[in-house]
Amino acid sequence: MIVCSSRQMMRLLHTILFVSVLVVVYTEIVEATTTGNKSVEVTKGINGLEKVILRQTHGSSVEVYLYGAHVTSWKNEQGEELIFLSSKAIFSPPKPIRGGIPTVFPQFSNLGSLQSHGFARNRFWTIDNKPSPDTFKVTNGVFVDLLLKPTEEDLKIWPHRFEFRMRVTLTPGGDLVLTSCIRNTDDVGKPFTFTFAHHTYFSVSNISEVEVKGMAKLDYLDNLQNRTRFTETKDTITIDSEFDRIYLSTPKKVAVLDHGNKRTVFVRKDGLPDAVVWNPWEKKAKTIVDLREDEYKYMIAVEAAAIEKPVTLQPGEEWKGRLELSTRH
Ligand code: TA6
Repeated sequence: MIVCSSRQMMRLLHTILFVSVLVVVYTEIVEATTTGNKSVEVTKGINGLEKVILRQTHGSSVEVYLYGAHVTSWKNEQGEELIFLSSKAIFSPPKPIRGGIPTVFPQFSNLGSLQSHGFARNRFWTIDNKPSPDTFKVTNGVFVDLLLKPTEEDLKIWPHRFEFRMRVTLTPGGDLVLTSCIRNTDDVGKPFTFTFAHHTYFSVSNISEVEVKGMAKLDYLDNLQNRTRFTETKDTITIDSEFDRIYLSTPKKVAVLDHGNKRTVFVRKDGLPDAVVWNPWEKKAKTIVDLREDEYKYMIAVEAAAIEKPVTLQPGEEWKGRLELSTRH
């Protein structure tokens, strides 16, 4: 049996205490360095296209391609995918990626002479490592800043100089936030006007299980009826056929309820007064080459947008828009 004096006992306790503190500190350091490094990862995605992966320590993640500043994945802490990406999506310019969150700028749909939904979604953006401090507020979460400027080719089809900065953020709570800042950098004094949308495709259990809340009694333009203006009579929207409407001046918060998954995604938006709700349904889906025929059942597009009142920027002026997607109330 080992007999030792109280002094020896105290020394032993101190050593044990010291070693355990050392272990805790060491674990913390390892934890910080590894996850720190992994929180923002620039890597190659499909067809070698560059993408950025944002991770939060609790398991949520976001993937965004520099091609189109296109979010293609947003997963919650359980690793469940919340964004729909077509199984036939084409990751090859100039084709826009089908699904995820295409960035629609400077023209929504065919509301102008440019290609449908403008050109931002099929251009290569760059990572903006030196964002000017006053562009975006202090951000809570891991983020990446993306930048788009017009090429000489773009200036031939849309003769306006601009800087479009988008901050893609994954908050500690797993929310996805897209903050946009568009600046007119034209040095010959020309203003420009644009329409805009975050064309978000949400992944759903089945479209028959989905309700969209927040559009009650609002006016909308029906894209299936030459954008004729109507007023919504239903409290919540359910979809059982092709659906393509631009809801005007919606509340800042709307919700996408999926009863099949027992999940609600809240769409909060600033500077984006309108919301487009779209599902191609069966017949139209068959005409979309990069969408599997049955996949219309597993998606709904609810798009925060600025369409009814196009935004005009004088030289030096800037516009800001913010989209926050959250599964928390
Ligand atoms: O946002 C709805 C919409 O304008 C629909 O009319 C439909 O065309 C959809 O966008 C998809 O457009 P895309 O050009 O990506 O095929």
